Amino acid sequence: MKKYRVAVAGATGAVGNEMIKMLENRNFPVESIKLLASERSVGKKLMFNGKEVEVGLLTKDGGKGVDIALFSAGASVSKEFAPSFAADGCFVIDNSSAWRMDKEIPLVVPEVNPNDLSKEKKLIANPNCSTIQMVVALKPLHDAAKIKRVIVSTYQSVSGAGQKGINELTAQTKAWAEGKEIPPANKFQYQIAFNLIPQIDVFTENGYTKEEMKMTNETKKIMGDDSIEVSATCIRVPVFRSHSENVWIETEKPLSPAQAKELLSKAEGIQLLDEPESKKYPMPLFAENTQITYVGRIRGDISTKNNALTFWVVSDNLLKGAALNAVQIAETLIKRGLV
Ligand code: 25A
Ligand code: L14
Repeated sequence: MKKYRVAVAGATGAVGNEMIKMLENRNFPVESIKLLASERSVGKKLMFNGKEVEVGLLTKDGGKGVDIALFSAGASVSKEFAPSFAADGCFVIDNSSAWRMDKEIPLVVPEVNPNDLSKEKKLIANPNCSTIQMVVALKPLHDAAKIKRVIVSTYQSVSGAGQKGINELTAQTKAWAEGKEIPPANKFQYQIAFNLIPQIDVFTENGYTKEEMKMTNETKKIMGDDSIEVSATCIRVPVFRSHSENVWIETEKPLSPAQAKELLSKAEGIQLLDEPESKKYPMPLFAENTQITYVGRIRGDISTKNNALTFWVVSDNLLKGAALNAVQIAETLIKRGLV
């Protein structure tokens, strides 16, 4: 089997670390690996497949001699470095929001729109974490009954905000448990321990946050259907890993909860966990470190005669929401003979 020269940019971050583990875990055919980050991390040693690899500096010529680069160092870093990697002929799978809504750039969830990948489009965007797990669940329902409208509330873990987010919840919880003064908020707008914050990313003119508008815009692009209307409310919760979402959908054709369950139980990447009588439903605690999108609590909406269903979706935001989806895009490039 052909092997590939791989680079990870932002290798020392929360997502970068998971990217390295996913490449190992899924036996990605790696010929060589470059781990790149900012000056702060240069010289740091990370493990890959049992060997120590020294972290190098991310530079514009870093894509030379690389087949596939996975980027997760934020939008500004990606804007500065990803285009030169792609110009050197390297496929770049970028986890930031920098390129997602660019018309020329594919925004891909392999279970939903693998056909958007091509040989020519070297720069590929990995979608927003909350959007990925939602569209994995929406796709089979949309194919069967055409979704007209989605209303979603998210419960997003602190790891969405990277290593600094994880550190902040840890420090605040530890101080509380030790009876010490809780350290002030820094990464988040307010104390996140024992709290909920109804703001992720900045507010836009229409009153929605950028994170909420990502869910609206990216869903249309990934599903390839501009007619799907999405209203999202994104909430930060004091959970370390996995995002949870309550999703409400209205469909054009009737779709019973039983039909939805049948469709979701067969869908790629999904596990149906829906036996309320035996307390089986998805929860972030159990989704953590798994590569699955869990769906449960599927029921018909009793408040309307329209075709409407509501359900609960949970997935590990650092895996399917980021690192796993990026590696699956790379696997799809290989499967289709594009790289
Ligand atoms: O720019 P944006 O869009 O606002 O987003 C920036 C942040 O979003 C996170 C990521 O956090 C990033 O900091 N992020 C991006 N995509 C995400 C996603 N889909 C996402 N979070 C969740 N879901 P992170 O801390 O997890 O990862 C940061 C990684 O990016 C590298 N990096 C940053 N600037 C870089 C760069 N690499 C190259 N060139 C640059 N200019 C970063 O490397 C890390 O790999 P690092 O060396 O800067 O950080 C290594 C360690 O240092 C800690 N640290 C962070 N800030 C500080 C710090 N230590 C001391 N002082 C600090 N101020 C980090 O925790 C990390 O462990
Ligand atoms: O667009 O939870 O990938 O703060 C980066 C920040 C996803 C959410 C993105 C968070 C987001 C994330």
